[in-house]
Amino acid sequence: MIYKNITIEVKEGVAIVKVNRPKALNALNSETLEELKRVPEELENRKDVKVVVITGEGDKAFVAGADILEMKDMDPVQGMAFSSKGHEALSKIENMGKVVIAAVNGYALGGGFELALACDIIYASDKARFGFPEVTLGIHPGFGGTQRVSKLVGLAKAKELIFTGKMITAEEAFNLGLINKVVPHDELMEEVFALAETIKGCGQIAIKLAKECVGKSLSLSIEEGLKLEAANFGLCFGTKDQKEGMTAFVEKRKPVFKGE
Ligand code: DAK
Repeated sequence: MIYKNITIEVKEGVAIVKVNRPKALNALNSETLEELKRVPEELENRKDVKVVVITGEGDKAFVAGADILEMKDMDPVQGMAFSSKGHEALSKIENMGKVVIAAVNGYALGGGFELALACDIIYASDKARFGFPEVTLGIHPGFGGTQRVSKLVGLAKAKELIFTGKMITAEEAFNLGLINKVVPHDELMEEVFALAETIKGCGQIAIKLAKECVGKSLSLSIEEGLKLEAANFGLCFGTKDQKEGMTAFVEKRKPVFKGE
């Protein structure tokens, strides 16, 4: 597929997706959101892609938010359409059947923070900054931030972040439990590839099924969640990967999973 504001490079089973509008600090305009929506559709069924990494082009920003220049003159109907486009793109990323890692290489603000939160795991450079500056612009987070953050950090911290618009460091985001790891800026991609390598060596169908269970755990009752877990656990036993994983354990060798 041809993209204007996104690049995709596939290397040894890892797709590196870069938001590529460095002059606007990779801000998300409608066109980019439309392209971001197509990325999971393209990568979902590619056998040669096991893990997806999302990052930003350049040295300064992951994504500095939704595009303010584009939003400036929107009316309510256009605002809602824009927000829906964002929800659709981020939901597709969140619900991909592959692990998606956000490699946050700089500013992750507003819609950029929300994009990172739609990923499964967030690794950040020690130079990264996170925040929801929307209220300083007279709007509020619109790509799921008001819903996802409180589930991660509780209402008090979510309200403080959203009502003040203040930026926090990667270290602070880590301490709040919003991100998985902070690494020296120059080692970010190396650390992300090491993480991807570990994930790549595991059973990909099991990961996909587990991702569904964990993803739905916040919205299902415990009874519903356990039913889903039991069903997906059962499905693992219909895969060649389960046979291979357990046979390899018994034979004291490394398993070779084929994602079948
Ligand atoms: N949109 C468009 N352009 C942006 C941008 C953005 N979000 N962020 C930066 N840029 C552009 C700047 O305008 C500048 O362009 P030129 O002037 O060079 O043409 C270029 O990127 C470099 O930025 P700066 O010169 O400002 O760089 P600094 O290092 O001085 O500052 C900064 C970096 C990240 C602190 C600063 O650029 C900044 O504060 N940027 C804005 C960050 C922000 O407020 N992000 C949140 C955007 S609002 C909703 C749907 C969606 C959303 C909400 C509601 N519904 C419809 C309900 C989501 C909203 C957002 O994400």
